[in-house]
Amino acid sequence: MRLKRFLAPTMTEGLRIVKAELGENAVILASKKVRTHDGKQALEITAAIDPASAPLPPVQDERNPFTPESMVHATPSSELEHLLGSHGVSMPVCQKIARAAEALADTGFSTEDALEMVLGKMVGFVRPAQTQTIHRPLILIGPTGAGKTTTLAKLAIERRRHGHSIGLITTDTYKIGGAAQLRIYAEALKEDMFAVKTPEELHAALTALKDKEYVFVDTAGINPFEKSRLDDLATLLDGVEADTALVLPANLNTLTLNTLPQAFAALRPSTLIFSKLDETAHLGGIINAAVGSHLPVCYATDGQRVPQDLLELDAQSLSRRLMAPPRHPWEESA
Ligand SMILES: Nc1nc2c(ncn2[C@@H]2O[C@H](COP(=O)(O)OP(=O)(O)O)[C@@H](O)[C@H]2O)c(=O)[nH]1
Ligand SMILES: [Mg+2]
Repeated sequence: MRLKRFLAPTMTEGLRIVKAELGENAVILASKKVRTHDGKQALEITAAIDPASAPLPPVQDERNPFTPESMVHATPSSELEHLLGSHGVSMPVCQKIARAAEALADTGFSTEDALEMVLGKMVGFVRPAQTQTIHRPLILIGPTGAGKTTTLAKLAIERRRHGHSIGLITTDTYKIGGAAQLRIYAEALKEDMFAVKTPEELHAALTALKDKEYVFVDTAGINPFEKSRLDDLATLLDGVEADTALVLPANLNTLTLNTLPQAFAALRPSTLIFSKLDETAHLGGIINAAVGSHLPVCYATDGQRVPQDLLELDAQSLSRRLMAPPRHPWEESA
């Protein structure tokens, strides 16, 4: 890892200098406003280049970079690498994060701040307002029991609390009680709920709800090993102008979790939501899945309570959580 600081009058000029000096693969780790010795305002930009590491390939083009072998950690070369490894972060990602964070820590940042900066570069965190555009429906997809319906209810109630109008649709007519679960929330919110089976019914429901600011579409859980179920959902959603969030349980084993963004790629998820953060002490799976898929992350859920157990995930909160070694209450002495 080569780390260098640059002074530039503007960010545009700074980026030009960084690229000229460190090449196209340089990453900006931090920038802050400073005064130069002659009293002028300037930007101090900290940039880094790791000659050994090529950028991670996009998930659509490459096989998943996380193999069982990548989970076997050689002797960790630092405390941070050891900590990340204990969370189940795969070895290549672990080394990449640890090296970048340590280089920053060497320049005076705390390890937690350095980790936050590096995570901020490697994972695309988005603010909630950017995850859902007004009048553009949000479809929640994911494996069975991931927490789609519960998360959808949390998001809808959150929007309603902020004074927005909402609309609710479910395509989950597969599981017994699937539609009934959302109907309970719809009744509590005094909203109609549309249960739809065909593309025509879905379009009709979306048209009926076109004046609502935030429309949420729940779907049946999909086992991606059953290709026909994936194809059926793709057909149902075909042509629908919407954003799609893939809900992934954070407590799945990390190798399985890593395969899911690719398994669901045909449904074109635009963002990841991690559920059940409260049911695991290991955060490696979510780091691996977010880094490997290149999909932005916004929300996580950490409990069954609706609507309370919803949190915004960002580099700071994730870094804070990662800095604590995984703990299991049942292993702690009384
Ligand atoms: N502990 C925990 N349980 C959750 C969370 N989100 C959902 N659940 C529970 O997981 C189960 C499945 O949730 P559901 O929303 O029906 O999943 P779906 O099949 O994807 O729609 C229910 O018992 C939920 O209460 C979470 O963040 N933490
Ligand atoms: Mg459901």
